[in-house]
Amino acid sequence: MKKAMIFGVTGQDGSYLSEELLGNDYRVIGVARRCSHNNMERISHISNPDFTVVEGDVTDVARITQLLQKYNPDHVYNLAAQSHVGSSFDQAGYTFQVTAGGALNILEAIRQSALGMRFYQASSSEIFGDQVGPDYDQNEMTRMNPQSPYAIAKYAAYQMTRLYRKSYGMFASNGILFNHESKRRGEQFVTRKITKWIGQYKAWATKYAGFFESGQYAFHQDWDNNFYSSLCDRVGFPKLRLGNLDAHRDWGHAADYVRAMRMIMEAGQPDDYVVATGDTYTIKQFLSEAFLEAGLGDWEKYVVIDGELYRPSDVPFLKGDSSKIRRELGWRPNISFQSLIREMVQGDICVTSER
Ligand code: NAP
Ligand code: F7E
Repeated sequence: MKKAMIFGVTGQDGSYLSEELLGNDYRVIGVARRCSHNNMERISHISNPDFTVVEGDVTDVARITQLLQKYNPDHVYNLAAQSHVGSSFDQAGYTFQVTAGGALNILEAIRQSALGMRFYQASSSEIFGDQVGPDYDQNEMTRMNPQSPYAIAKYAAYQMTRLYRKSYGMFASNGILFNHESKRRGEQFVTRKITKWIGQYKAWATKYAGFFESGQYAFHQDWDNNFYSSLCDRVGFPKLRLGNLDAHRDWGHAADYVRAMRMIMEAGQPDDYVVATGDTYTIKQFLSEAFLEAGLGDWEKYVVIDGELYRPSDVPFLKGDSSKIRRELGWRPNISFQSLIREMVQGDICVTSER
C-alpha cells in the first residue's frame, strides 16, 4: 500500500484529495496546523483506519523533516497556503512566508532526506495574471505575469518546484489548477459567498412567509420575488455585497481536480500541467445561474456593489487550455458548471434550513 502525505489536509482540496487517495488504496497522513478552534470540519466525516492526522506547519522546516522521516511517504502533496487573493494584499509578507516559503521548506526537507519521495505543488492559474494565450486560453506555454502577492508567492513556489526537478532530479510536479469549487469551498471565495448568502436569505424569507401566512399580519400582495426583495429593504436583511463582477473565471469542481492531482503524481515523469474546464464565465453569469437555481429570479435586486471589495489589481480573464493533461494522462472533468452551481446552492439552502 502506497503512503501519501498531504500538507493542507483541512482545506477544501485536502478533504477531497484524502477521499480520492483512500479510495485508490493509499494510506493517507494529513498534516494540519494546530488551531485554537476546530479546523477539522471538512475531514471529520472520514473514518478510515488508513487515515491519520498529525500536527504540523509548513513554516516549520524541522517539523516537516521529522514527519517525512517518521512516515517516509511515497508521495507528498503541498496544498498548504494562505489561499485568499484579496487577503494577500493586506498580508503580503505572511502570504509569502506560508505560500512560497512553505513549498521551499518541503522541497528542501525532501532533498535533504534523500528518501526520493514524489512532490506535488498546488500551483494556480493566478500565476498567469493578465496574460492570455494566442486563443485567449492559458496553457503551460503562456507567459506568466502574476498580479497579487498571492500570485507572486505561487509563482515563486512554481519556479522552485521546477528548479528542484531540474537541479536535483527530483520527481517534483506543478498542477496549475484553475478555480475549483464545491460545497466545501471557503466562505470568503466569491462562489461560496454567493451561495451561502442565498441559503441564509431563503431561510429568512421562509420565516417571514410563515409569519405572514399564519394570519398574524394581513398582507394583500402576490408572494413573488419583488415582494421578498423589497422586504429585504424594509425589514433590513443585509443585501449581498460584492466587488468586481466583470472578471471571467474558469470554474470546475474540486472532486474532478483532486483526481488530476493523483494522476500527475502517478505519471511516468514529473511535469507541469494546466487543469481547467476550458469554459469561462463572469461573476455576473455565476450570480444569474445561482439565483435562478434558488428560484429567486433577478440577482440585481439583491446585490450591492462595494468599492472596498475591489482588489488593488485583479485578474480579468481566465480560461484554461488543459489539452496536455487530457492528451498525456487521460484526465477530463465530469462535473458541469450547472451541476456545480446546483450542488452549491442546494447545499447551502439545506444547511441553513437545518439550523
Ligand atoms: P484552502 O481551503 O484555503 O486550504 C488551505 C489549507 O492550507 C488549509 O488546510 C489550511 O489550514 C492550510 N494552511 C494554511 N496555512 C498553513 C500553514 N502555515 N501550515 C500548514 N497548513 C496551512 O485552499 P483550497 O481551495 O483547498 O486549495 C488548496 C491549495 O490549492 C492551496 O494551496 C491553494 O492556494 C491552491 N489552489 C486553489 C485553487 C482553488 O480554486 N481552490 C486553485 C488553484 C490553486 P486551516 O484549515 O487551518 O486554515
Ligand atoms: O475571486 C471577484 C474577485 O476570491 C474571484 C483562489 O482559490 O482561485 C481563487 O482565487 C473573482 C475575483 O477567487 C468578490 O475580484 C467580486 O475577480 O473567488 P475569488 P480568485 O481570486 O480567482 C485561484 C485559482 C486560486 O489559486 C486562489 O487560491 O471574484 N469578486 N466580489 C470577489 N471575490 C471575493 N472573494 N469576494 C467578493 O466579494
